[in-house]
Amino acid sequence: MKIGIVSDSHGNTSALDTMLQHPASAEVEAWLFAGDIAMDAEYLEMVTDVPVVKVAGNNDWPMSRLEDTVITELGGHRILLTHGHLYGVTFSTQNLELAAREQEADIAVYGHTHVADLSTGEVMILNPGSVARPRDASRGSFMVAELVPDQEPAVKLIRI
Ligand SMILES: [Mn+2]
Repeated sequence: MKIGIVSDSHGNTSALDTMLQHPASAEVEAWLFAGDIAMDAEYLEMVTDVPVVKVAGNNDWPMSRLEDTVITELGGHRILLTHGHLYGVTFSTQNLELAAREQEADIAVYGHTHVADLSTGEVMILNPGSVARPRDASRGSFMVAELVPDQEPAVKLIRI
């Protein structure tokens, strides 16, 4: 199955609209929203007809009732989804990787840095960057990952 990964829209729902208009988004069977801000995940739920798995970001505290970290199983993979600020991702993804291993997750998804990241290993670590306020390029980004059981996911970083 194909999943979409998006983070850090920070209230810019028109960036989410642009993302959804991308042809790759039409094939997405579930979205992961890595936080900042929770209302945007609700917007995504409203305008798409696929499930949205979501977590709170640091800018969602204390209003949101969302969890900080969620474990979800999709396409034969076990995914840890979190915003990342509680794992110190600005400095290193080491704590995030440890948390994923503890939860027996083979994929860890985070946001917060507004910089896209993809690293492979025992745990695949993914950051889709920010769809609205990128710090690594002028255009916002999101990811589409194809999940097949027992295979390393094929991940595309897409600029809007
Ligand atoms: Mn953040």
